[in-house]
Amino acid sequence: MPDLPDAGACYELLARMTLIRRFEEEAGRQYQRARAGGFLHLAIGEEATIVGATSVMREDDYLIGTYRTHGHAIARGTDPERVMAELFGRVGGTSGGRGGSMHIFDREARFMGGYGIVGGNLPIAAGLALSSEYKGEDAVTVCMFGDGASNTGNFGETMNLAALWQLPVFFLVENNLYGMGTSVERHSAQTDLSKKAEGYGIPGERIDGMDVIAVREAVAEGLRQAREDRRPTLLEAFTYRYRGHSAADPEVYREREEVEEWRRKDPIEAFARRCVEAGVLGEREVAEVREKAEQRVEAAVAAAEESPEPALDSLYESLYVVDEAGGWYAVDERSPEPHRGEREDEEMPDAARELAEAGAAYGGQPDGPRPNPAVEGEPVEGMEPEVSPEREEVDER
Ligand SMILES: Cc1ncc(C[n+]2csc(CCOP(=O)(O)OP(=O)(O)O)c2C)c(N)n1
Ligand SMILES: [Mg+2]
Repeated sequence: MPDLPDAGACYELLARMTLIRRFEEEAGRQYQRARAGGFLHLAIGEEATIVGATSVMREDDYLIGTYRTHGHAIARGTDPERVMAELFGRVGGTSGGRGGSMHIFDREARFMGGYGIVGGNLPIAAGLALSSEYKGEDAVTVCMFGDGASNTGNFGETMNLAALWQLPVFFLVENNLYGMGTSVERHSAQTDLSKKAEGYGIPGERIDGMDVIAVREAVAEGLRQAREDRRPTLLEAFTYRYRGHSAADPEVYREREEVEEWRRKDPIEAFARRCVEAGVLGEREVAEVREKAEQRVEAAVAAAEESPEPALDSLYESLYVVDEAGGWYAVDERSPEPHRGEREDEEMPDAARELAEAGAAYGGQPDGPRPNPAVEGEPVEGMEPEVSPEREEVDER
């Protein structure tokens, strides 16, 4: 078992994990009272992975996560008040109340979201790392995602480019054993997720994600390799969510005993006990941490309640629209000059325009010989729709 860091660091780790736990318990309660809207995915049980990882990141490093990221944002330094206000849909929220639980975002804290598309954050992480590389910064991007996300096409594509371009990125799989109601054994042919990127040239390692110190040390090494050697690595942290996938989950896919077994390994309780037994923290400090977390969460709820709802006339702010000219622009960033994509119609080369127009014309023709999109109107040899005799038989049945 790795050694404990000094008392100050232990206090901070315990305080962050406790705050996140209390915050999420309260978020769940507020959701049931219909104060928090939209969807709600809680990471209760996963605090050691979140806090261990973020505790060794530098201020200028980027973090990108999934839709289960209240704790990630708070651990990165976003005020709990702003996260709670976001859940409540209020202007004081991290996205002005427009994103909700799944879209927490804080550019100042370099917490880059908050994504509802499983695996969708992986290529964005590679993009963030590429931008750091391009700008000559030595920031590292930490990309956290679920076991289920490791099955997406985005995973393979991102690993390939990260290794090929030697990007300063670090991948951390939060393996909580399930993708919604499907266990890892049922969703992944390779159940050792740390091996899943080896073929792309990204080595992996497995660790106990319930041990905040183990996570901290493994992530510190991963960050070092990404920063100094430009060598992306993949860490698989075993963890567990005590609550359902989202607020609406009957949990028919797992036994109550399994949840109880993991609760007995609770990362916060285990760490507090270890610190006290080692004489690094006293019982009084552990109680103080709990008390402070309680007060901070109460303050977060009060601030969220006080924060107003967005004004009705702000309804069209921060929206991207497609206008009649076929381009797009952000309503609130509108300025007199042309915007990217807006002059698409005029800028489009003639050949591309002809193809597009012919394609559109073809789209409106239900039957008959197909026109060649490149030579408007003329049928193309071999492209007439054919109906085979077998097919006709099938159709008749
Ligand atoms: C591309 C895509 N496919 C499916 C979904 C529906 N979906 C939402 S969460 C989820 C499970 C993802 O599991 P995992 O990656 O293990 O993350 P966890 O929820 O366990 O944190 C699925 C399939 C989605 N949001 N996006
Ligand atoms: Mg999962």
